[in-house]
Amino acid sequence: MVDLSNSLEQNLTAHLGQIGTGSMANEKRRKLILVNPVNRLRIGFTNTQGTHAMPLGLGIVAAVTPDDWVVEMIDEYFEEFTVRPADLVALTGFTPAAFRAYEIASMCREAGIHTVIGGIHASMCSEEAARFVDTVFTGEAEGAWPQLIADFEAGQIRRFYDGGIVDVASIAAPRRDIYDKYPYVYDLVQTSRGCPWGCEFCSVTRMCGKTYRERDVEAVLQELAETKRKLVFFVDDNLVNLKKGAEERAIELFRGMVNRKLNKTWYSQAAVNFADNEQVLYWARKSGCFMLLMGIEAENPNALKDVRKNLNLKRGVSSYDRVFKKMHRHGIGVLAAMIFGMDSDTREDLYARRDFILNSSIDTYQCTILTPLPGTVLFNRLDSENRIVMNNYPYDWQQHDGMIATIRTPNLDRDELDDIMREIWMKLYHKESLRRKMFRTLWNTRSFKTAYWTYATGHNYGRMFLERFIRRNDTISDKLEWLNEKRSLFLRLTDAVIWLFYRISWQRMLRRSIDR
Ligand code: B12
Ligand code: SF4
Repeated sequence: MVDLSNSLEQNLTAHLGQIGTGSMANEKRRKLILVNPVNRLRIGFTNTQGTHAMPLGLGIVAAVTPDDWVVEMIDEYFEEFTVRPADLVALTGFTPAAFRAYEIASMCREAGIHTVIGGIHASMCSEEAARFVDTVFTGEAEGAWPQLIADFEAGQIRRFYDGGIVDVASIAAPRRDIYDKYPYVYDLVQTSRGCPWGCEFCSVTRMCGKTYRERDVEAVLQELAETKRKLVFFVDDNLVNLKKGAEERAIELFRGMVNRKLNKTWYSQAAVNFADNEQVLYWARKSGCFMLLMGIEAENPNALKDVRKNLNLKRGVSSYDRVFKKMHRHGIGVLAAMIFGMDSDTREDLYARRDFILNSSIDTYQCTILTPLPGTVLFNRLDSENRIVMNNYPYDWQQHDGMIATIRTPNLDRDELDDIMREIWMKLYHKESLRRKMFRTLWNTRSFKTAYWTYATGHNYGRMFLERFIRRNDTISDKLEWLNEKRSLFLRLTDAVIWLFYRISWQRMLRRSIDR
């Protein structure tokens, strides 16, 4: 087992020596620094530019900040936060980054700067956050940030604010100029919020609400037209939801992108219903879609039942293949989100899931271990059953990213689950498996672009999931054929094809996107 005895206090003491001081008291315009903290236990997410996603929530905080404030954003994907003069430092953060957020807050507090934290983790663990941060903001920025700023200006800022879940008309477009200082590869755009499904492991229903809040298509198209990068990630949890009229709305959006000649290349997240309507698929591809992350989670109905993945249960696991084929006919690749370690999963079930992934026509995959994120039904259940093994919070939040076992299951203890997953990841993300998938994708979709993107995505995940096993100092080997292993004939023979792909597809796209 990994030794996780470090306490936050110990880590903070190490940092406090570096703190500078600063105040903007004499400046006329007040200064707000927004910070996107990054989990320091993992470098997989910071290792390649392709995984550096702009923090959309902070763009929205900036958008609802009064104009007479100077706003600057520090994204730790690109630079480490150091204390600098400011009136207010506001942090966001997913659960794995919460520990780092608290370190930053403590550094700022020590320097006399008022700190605020918002975002998903603070919303789920507000009492914990209040131990480390001056003000805790739960819910959506649009709902109460202007009030917080007004209170701060009046010298009456409170400990807690709740923005709640705002009306769809109040959803703000992010202030994108705050992203200009960093070379993000893609723009993030959100067309809707909320999901009624309530899968046991997911935070979205609680954080974003049970109803789909769909932004006006015209407003989204306008926002898209203003984005600078060619690549777009629509961060909706389900780009085509199950509400009446959702397919027509999607077609209107995609067709609008074509008619306005936005010329984007995009990917997004969806459920199996995305493939229900041929017109949706046709316009999606025509407007630049090349891949969709799909919540498949498991091929075994018992495992789906365990985590209340009711949509997939309703459709039946036998429908998966039909869905993949339909996507492929339109040249769209499937990035399957898969979960391992459900209550009913035995050792054999986990290997069966691996084999399903390898043998099905899934193009690429994100294979996480079931992880209890705070605020979810899963967290409450496993906590009450005393099954969360990594529970030295907030330090252990850094491990809650699906890439290490944090729980024991009825069939496997933590170490067994972790060992099996290591073996499974080694097979799934072996360069040879990824390359075989790539050729299959090329055959199924007849699209070089899709084949190369799904291949590159597999590589990124390989680096992330295997980081603990292939990390050397502060770099992660790009060669996903394993340590001391001889390169197979298959890899050597296909290297030339890959080189060609790289030259004509990925590199050109990256250059175009960054040069803008
Ligand atoms: C896009 C996305 C990503 C992107 C990251 C983009 C980025 N840089 O932010 C990528 C693909 C990299 C990613 C990765 C992961 N993700 Co993710 N991701 C999302 C997704 C789909 C959308 C996030 C988003 O942009 N939302 C839109 C913005 C506007 O919403 P927001 O950030 O919540 O901000 C609003 C409020 O929270 C608030 N707010 C936010 N920050 C602040 C700050 C202040 C000061 C204030 C006042 C308010 C405020 O106001 C904002 C506007 O209303 C969410 C699901 C969701 N619906 O939110 C999951 C989600 C955030 N991800 C999740 C997870 C688990 C992960 C991974 C661990 C998964 C994995 N193993 O791969 C990794 C971890 C990444 C890491 N670095 O550690 C979980 C997080 C749960 C948790 N407790 O942390 C979510 C909620 C999904 C889920 N199923 O539960 N993810
Ligand atoms: S996993 Fe997907 S379908 Fe399930 S609650 Fe979360 S967003 Fe909704």
